[in-house]
Amino acid sequence: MMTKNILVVEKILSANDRIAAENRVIFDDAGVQAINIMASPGAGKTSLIEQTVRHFRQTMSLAVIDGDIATNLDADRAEAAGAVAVQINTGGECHLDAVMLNSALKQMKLAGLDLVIVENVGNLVCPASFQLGTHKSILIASVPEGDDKPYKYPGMYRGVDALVINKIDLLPYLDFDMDYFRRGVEILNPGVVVFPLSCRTGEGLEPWFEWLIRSI
Ligand SMILES: Nc1nc2c(ncn2[C@@H]2O[C@H](COP(=O)(O)OP(=O)(O)OP(=O)(O)O)[C@@H](O)[C@H]2O)c(=O)[nH]1
Ligand SMILES: [Mg+2]
Repeated sequence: MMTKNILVVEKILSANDRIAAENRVIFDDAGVQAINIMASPGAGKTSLIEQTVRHFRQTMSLAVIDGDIATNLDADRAEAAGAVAVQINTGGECHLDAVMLNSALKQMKLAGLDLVIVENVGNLVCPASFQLGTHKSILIASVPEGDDKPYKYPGMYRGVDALVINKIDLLPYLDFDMDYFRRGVEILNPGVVVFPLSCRTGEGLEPWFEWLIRSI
């Protein structure tokens, strides 16, 4: 019984990876770069997307694909910031998968876009298991979540290309030990580029924008 369950999970994941590879081809054929932003609920995914869209909207053509269990709230925010926005409601699933992204891509006009930003469902476990076919994965940690999160959710920290530490404006009010946090990150993802910033005050956003423009 146990063995059967494991095989089913493996099958689902490899089917997902096949569609993820198809998504990558769709992006590449359209000449558009894509990033997948993951984080716990409320870490600031949509806030960082709003700041990023506002910063680049004069120089780039951007689209945002927002994954949520319910509502269009985040897509509305991305659109108000200046992006073309598409909402995917997962109907209860705690992550986006490659099939969901594939159906969103088929409804979009990708030609002419420079960057697609995917906001994954707020979760520190499931999104790490599902490749989407994007070119880069970004994790946002926010300081109110606590400094132990890399140790408790290692899978999420291991595979990402960049780590944003959001809400640094709150550091004076919280007992967040930055050295302890960063030691945990370094064990899991040595040398990963890290951007401490505040979407509220704007502090630290510039290095994130510079990295993004260089990396896409
Ligand atoms: N103090 C402070 N608050 C922030 C910062 N960034 C975001 N917030 C607030 O944190 C809350 C959640 O931000 P969102 O951007 O909606 O977070 P999210 O990760 O998109 O949330 P979900 O999509 O629901 O998972 C909002 O009330 C934001 O105003 C920050 O840098 N500092
Ligand atoms: Mg959001």
